[in-house]
Amino acid sequence: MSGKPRLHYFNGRGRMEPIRWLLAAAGVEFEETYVEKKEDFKKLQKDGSLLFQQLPLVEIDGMKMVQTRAILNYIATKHNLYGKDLKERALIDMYVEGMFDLNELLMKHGYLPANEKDQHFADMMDKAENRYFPVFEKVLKDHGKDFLVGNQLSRADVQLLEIILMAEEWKPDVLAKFPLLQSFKARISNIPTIKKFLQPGSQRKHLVREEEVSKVISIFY
Ligand code: GSN
Repeated sequence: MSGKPRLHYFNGRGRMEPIRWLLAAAGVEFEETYVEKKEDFKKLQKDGSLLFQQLPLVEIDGMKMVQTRAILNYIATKHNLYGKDLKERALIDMYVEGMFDLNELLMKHGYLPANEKDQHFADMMDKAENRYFPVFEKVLKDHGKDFLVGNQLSRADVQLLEIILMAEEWKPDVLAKFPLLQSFKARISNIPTIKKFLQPGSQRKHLVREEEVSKVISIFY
């Protein structure tokens, strides 16, 4: 038997946050080792832990896994959060890839220099409100079920809640035009494992603060 998964990343959201969310939703306890400075990152690179010399790294079931999507695919499959057949999985993949594209914009916003923020904000919110959220609102409307795919919780639901909450941090009324996403948010937030993860003191990370940006950048560049 392996112990708890161990996550290696900086003490912030970045690419590790969807992994934290998925483990938490699956009810899996995990431990974290924070990469605090460039030397910590270099040490992992030198000791051969990082297949492509990049983070995130997750030690899980005797493996040293890298590549965010590979890690999420493994956890989702292991914990039955990846649909019941090939077609459900294909739908989940499409939805989740769209969510990754929006997530990339949301994640990047906090790290941008002041003179790029306004333009990026407008683009990010235009995509959230006019490209991505309408799709998920329509999915819920068309099938009338509680979850995005197959009427059972999947990784797509978990990741959608994560990006809804991130988008609301930048624009609190971002769901104003999406009543079904509002009820989806309330419903998924109330699933016991997720509810627990949303409580203060959990391993969920906060939005990057201005004063943390240069520290994070200095680790990788
Ligand atoms: O999704 C993934 O895990 C990879 N396709 C990308 C991983 C990645 O870019 N990791 C960064 C740090 S996390 N934030 O972006 C990284 O390790 N950068 C250093 C480098 O040499 O690429």
